[in-house]
Amino acid sequence: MIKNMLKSKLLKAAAFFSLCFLMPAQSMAATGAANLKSSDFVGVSFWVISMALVAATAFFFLEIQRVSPKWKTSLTISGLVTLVAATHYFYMRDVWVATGETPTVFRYIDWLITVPLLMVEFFIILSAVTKVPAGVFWRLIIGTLVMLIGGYLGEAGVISAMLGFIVGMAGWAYIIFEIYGGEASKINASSATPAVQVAFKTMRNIVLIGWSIYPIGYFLGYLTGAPAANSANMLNVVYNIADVINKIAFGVIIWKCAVSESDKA
Ligand SMILES: *C/C=C(C)/C=C/C=C(C)/C=C/C1=C(C)CCCC1(C)C
Repeated sequence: MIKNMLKSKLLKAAAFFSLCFLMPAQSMAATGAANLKSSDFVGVSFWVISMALVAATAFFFLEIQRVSPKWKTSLTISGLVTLVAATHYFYMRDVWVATGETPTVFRYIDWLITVPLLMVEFFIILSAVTKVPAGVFWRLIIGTLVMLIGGYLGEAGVISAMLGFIVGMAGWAYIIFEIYGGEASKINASSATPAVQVAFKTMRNIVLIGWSIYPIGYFLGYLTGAPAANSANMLNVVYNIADVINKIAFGVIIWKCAVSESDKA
């Protein structure tokens, strides 16, 4: 009893602490706030989404205390994904509002941390109910790295935008193969509980459909031959919308699975 009370106090303290950590990052980036114009819909989208990410972080961390122990890690990771993204959004919106330029470096640093964390979630929700070989984990990580490094080199102009697109698509295709036809999908079909199977299938649909928004953004941003300013608007607003689905909605799916599995026990 006392132990449980202490535990929930600790969790609340952890959630509070992480929000305190977000505040300075936010005010540091607030220099751009003065310049936000109501006509700058891309800038407004950066603002709205950074706040939604903060709220999602608080939610996931506070809900940790509600689920059974083996589900806590999944919710922690969901909260870390939105925490890392929120922090990067403060900086990205500042770059955008102040300069009107695409914050490519911050975007890819964010992805480099959050996308592997999302891949880890597949591994963890399966591991919560069955034994999963480490090879599954490494293949998902390798696919992720190929996808992101290809995309970055293309966006930064180190290689041609087209070549970066092709390399990025190849990495993504490899991930899709692993979760639809590879070992991860077989483990899910043969040994996961019904709630995990539902979560796994919804999560992989997000990786197929939700993630497809990013290459569409890349295409509209670099490969249509449209004027640079229009392309930058499209690129950033499309990436921003994609992040709401793939970071917040993805976390909510895991939360739902964790809650229903915990209530059952
Ligand atoms: C939270 C951020 C997420 C889930 C970001 C995901 C990013 C992608 C799925 C990016 C994919 C790309 C391609 C498939 C090809 C073109 C280059 C990329 C990197 C935009």
